[in-house]
Amino acid sequence: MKNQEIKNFLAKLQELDDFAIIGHINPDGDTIGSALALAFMLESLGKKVELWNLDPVPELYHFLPGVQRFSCPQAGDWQGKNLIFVDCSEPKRCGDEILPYYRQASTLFNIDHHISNKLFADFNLVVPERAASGEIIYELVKMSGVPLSREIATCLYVTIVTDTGSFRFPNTTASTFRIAAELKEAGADTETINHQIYEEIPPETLAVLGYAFAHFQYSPQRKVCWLVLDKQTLTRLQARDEHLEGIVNYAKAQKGVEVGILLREAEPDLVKVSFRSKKAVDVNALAQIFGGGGHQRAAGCRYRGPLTEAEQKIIEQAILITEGAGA
Ligand SMILES: [Mn+2]
Repeated sequence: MKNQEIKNFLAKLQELDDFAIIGHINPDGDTIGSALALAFMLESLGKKVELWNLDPVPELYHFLPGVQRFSCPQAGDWQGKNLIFVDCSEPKRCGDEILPYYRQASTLFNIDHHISNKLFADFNLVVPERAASGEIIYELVKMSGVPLSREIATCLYVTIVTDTGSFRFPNTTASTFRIAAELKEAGADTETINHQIYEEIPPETLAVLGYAFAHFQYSPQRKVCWLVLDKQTLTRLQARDEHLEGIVNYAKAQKGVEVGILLREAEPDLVKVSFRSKKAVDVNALAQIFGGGGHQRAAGCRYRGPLTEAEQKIIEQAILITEGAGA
């Protein structure tokens, strides 16, 4: 990421006012923490900022400062706003419901680290080498001269710790550690953050995990492991999307497995699919076959069709890529 690129992007933000920051649906620590940190930064620069998301913030992140400010935009809210997308490869990641409206905004900004990003905005700051969108927000904060407050540091630390799986995933770089160190010095309470995110697991998540361990399926060479969650099972386990966060990592994190996949029935004929890979397989490419995308080691797609058909087509393709060509 070139300094000049950040400078130009920041200059444009500084020129404007009346912002709305929007994150992706089924929000994670990166999209929420990035949006909050950016809001604090812009407000320190004297700007008016709203925080939008079509889905509620998962309980796991309710400890974050400012989190109660997220609201769901209504039809009349878009006109005249300067809209900043964070952690979204394309506008529909914020929900199909925004598609008729988002172009009513004055200026579109796009801050993201997905390699599949469609560069859809008037101003794009997309850096796939960064472990989290929060790392890009960090650079903006530094460049802006806004002090790294405890609130900003806390939100940014959450973006990094969640998107790197606590510094375990291969997206973790030396600069990830440097940024994290600086955030801790700036007052991010890493002990509390880790406790909130990893040691307050809701019972619904445990119920899904129990089901998962009993129902994982495997390819012939056991390099692909997947889990299918139909609507009926999810209802029985009382599990919402926020309770499924991280389940796919357990599919991947098994001896000999290269690719982990979670298929969950969101609605009849709509299947949400998450992909994770260790190192041999580019799951961004795999997800793109089905109209999705993300990162090389973590990606997703939405499959329109029955659950059994989604499973058959997607798993067939995953096995072909992972085991077919002598992998
Ligand atoms: Mn992210």
